[in-house]
Amino acid sequence: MPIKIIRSKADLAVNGAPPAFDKPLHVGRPNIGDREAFLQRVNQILDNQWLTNNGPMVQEFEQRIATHLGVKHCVAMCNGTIALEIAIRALKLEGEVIVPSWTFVATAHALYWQGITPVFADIDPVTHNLDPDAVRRMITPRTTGIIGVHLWGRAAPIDELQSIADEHDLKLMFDAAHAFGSTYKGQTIGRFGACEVFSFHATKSFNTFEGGAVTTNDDELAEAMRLMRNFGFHGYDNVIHPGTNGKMIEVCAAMGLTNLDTLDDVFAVNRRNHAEYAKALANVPGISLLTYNPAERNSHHYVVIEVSDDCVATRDDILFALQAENVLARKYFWPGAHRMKPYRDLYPHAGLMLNYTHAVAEKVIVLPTGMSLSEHAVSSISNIIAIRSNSRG
Ligand code: T4K
Repeated sequence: MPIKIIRSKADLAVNGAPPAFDKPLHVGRPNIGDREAFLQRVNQILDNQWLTNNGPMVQEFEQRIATHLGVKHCVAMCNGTIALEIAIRALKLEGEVIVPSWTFVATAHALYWQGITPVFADIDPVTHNLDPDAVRRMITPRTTGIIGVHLWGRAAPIDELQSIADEHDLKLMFDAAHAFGSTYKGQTIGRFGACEVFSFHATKSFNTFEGGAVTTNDDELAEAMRLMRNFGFHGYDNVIHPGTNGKMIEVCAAMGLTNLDTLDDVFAVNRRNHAEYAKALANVPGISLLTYNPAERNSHHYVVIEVSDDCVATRDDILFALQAENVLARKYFWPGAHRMKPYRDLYPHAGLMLNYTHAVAEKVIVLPTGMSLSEHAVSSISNIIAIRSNSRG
């Protein structure tokens, strides 16, 4: 609950008033399902004395996720980044792979860590997803693949990217870290491209503490990834593939199974919060809230606003004012992966091809949502934005 009413600039913490919230409000506050059900599962794990290595909880989790997403295989992993790396290896990507810079840096890191050069393509400034024309411009003889990212859970332009991949004989996979439960043209994300990679990190709408998965309809690819995530073991003592340790542990699967049961409640609260933000910010000059297509399913987990160039205050002024009130909003994914040191060193001039990425990176603020955020809090956060965005300095 907010602890003060903000009527004017003088009531803001940046101007010396006490903060609106006595405890920090986080963007990535985990959604936690039925504790009793989770603890029962943990007891079962302890009774089984089977803690990891493809245990019964992980197997049940994989089956339930595959059914939930309507896809043949779900290969559960220890986190989304390792899942990306294993998918990249299993697809035999090499040379250069085209990715957006406007994503969490793990998308680029997963490639780089596998000795592959991430080549950044620009985005559509409206959807924040890869622009297919920009992808075409970045193809070279060394390109072997494209990784589309379903940013904010809004599907990348899947059909267009698939056409480009087919035309140029490239592999296409998706970073679906934000898109658990999202749809594209009415079909659940998880089945597109050669494979799709999810993150079930604590900060995601659906979490397994840490965790991730690759989903695919390709039997051979699924088999290769299962081998790779367990050192390449095929039965005892027989290693038939180079591999790593990408296994999900039983307690993470238990968390996932528990959270899956209440996922609809999480989505409903997120939808409610998003609608409240939309109502409260509708007439605030210079502020626009990213919307979700009502014809598609989305977790509404990311509440993203853009501060336009003609807003009286800057994006950073507003962010600073929110943080002073204990609202720990973020500017994900500023400044863009290409401006982070490893990739800045690699491509000092990448920005020349990334105009929209730059523009979007300077505008965005991501606001708190999730099960722990009340409607009062949403209205108070919106009020802070409305008042701060209307004043200079
Ligand atoms: N691809 C994309 C597009 C991604 O967004 C991600 C991850 C990945 C790939 C890689 O998947 P993983 O390997 O992570 O499974 C966070 C998450 O760590 C990361 O998973 C996520 N994307 C990214 C968008 O956000 P940070 O560095 O911003 O996390 P941090 O520690 O600042 O936490 C965010 C907020 O959440 C803070 O306000 C604190 C709060 N929080 C965090 C945790 C862990 C809590 O309230 N409770 C918690 O338990 O990266």
